Amino acid sequence: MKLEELGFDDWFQKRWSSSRVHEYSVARLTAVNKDNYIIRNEEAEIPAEVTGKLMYGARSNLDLPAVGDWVCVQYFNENTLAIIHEILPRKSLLKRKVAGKKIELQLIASNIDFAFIMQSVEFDFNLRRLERYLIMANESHIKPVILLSKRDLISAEDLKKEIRAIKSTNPGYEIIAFSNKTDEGLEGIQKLLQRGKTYCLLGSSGVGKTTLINKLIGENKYATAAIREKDGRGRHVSARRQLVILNQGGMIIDTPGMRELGNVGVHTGLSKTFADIVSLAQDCRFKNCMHMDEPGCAVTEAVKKGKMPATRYQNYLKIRRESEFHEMSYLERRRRDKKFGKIVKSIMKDKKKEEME
Ligand SMILES: Nc1nc2c(ncn2[C@@H]2O[C@H](COP(=O)(O)OP(=O)(O)OP(=O)(O)O)[C@@H](O)[C@H]2O)c(=O)[nH]1
Ligand SMILES: [Mg+2]
Ligand SMILES: [Zn+2]
Repeated sequence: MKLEELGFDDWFQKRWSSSRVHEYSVARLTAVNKDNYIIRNEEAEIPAEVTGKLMYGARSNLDLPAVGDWVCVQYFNENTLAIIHEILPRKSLLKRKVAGKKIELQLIASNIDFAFIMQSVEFDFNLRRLERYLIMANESHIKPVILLSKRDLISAEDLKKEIRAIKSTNPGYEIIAFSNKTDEGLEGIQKLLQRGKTYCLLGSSGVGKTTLINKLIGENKYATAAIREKDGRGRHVSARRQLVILNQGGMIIDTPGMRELGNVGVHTGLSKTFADIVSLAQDCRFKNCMHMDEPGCAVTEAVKKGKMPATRYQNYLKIRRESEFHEMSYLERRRRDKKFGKIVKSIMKDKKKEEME
């Protein structure tokens, strides 16, 4: 398999050529395990570890490998072990705040072209959560596609309502409703898959991400699980992020379901996802209007007149507040950690812990 088929293009070639270490090879990182990494080159998948320099020189999680990264490696033991020396610059990166109170970033995947944001039509449909995922993808200029799963579980009429709800508030995105059970809509997804492009599946536990991957590869290779009857939710079956190479071309990254999606420092993502608010804001009386209770605010005016759904406006304010707060706390914590030299220790702890979320 050629590197181009794994997504290596001119953009990476340029970065690779200007990298200092030409005695090394280049490969793509396909999985992050508890104790090691897996990389893929032209021939095979190979277990890998990072150099001490990379590990201990890391200033935050951002400096450590993520699934999808292009890395500079050296092979040992007749190509059965690889050592990762460097990470090539990332074209895009999906990241969030780790679940819970802690302010730390978690890298979900890198060098993604399309984000498949999946919600189950039946237990999981939620516009406010959808907006969080859209922000995360838009922040890094990744093209979002909205996948509505388990289409077999609701009526055509209810499905139409959900699609209309998305389109009226978040227009312009491609939406595909499908079912892993009846195969309806799968063709639409297949058609989106292009050679050399990388897709990332995102969404709550139990919506059918892994089942979709099994469908696309045509075998039940990866574990899926029945949902709990009580609340219709999944049980966090997939424990790790991994990149799967599809026969028909393209690569798809499976991720474990997320309980919460905290956005941190998402300036671009917010204004792209809430372009309607940005556009209204041009008519606010004050240039630096925060759209809270300033006089002459065109945004709150639109909400009052019913031209902007109050729920959407409130979600915007909520995520903006959260994102700013998280960003400040994150920078503050980084400053303190640096002072006390605690960074490496906290990264190692996070890496172990994040597998559990
Ligand atoms: N009715 C119906 N059930 C589905 C469909 N797709 C998946 N399921 C079922 O939903 C359950 C959860 O599917 P998974 O693929 O494990 O979900 P997941 O999104 O990978 O979940 P995590 O790995 O926990 O994030 C399984 O029992 C699947 O058989 C579908 O289109 N329709
Ligand atoms: Mg799964
Ligand atoms: Zn305003």
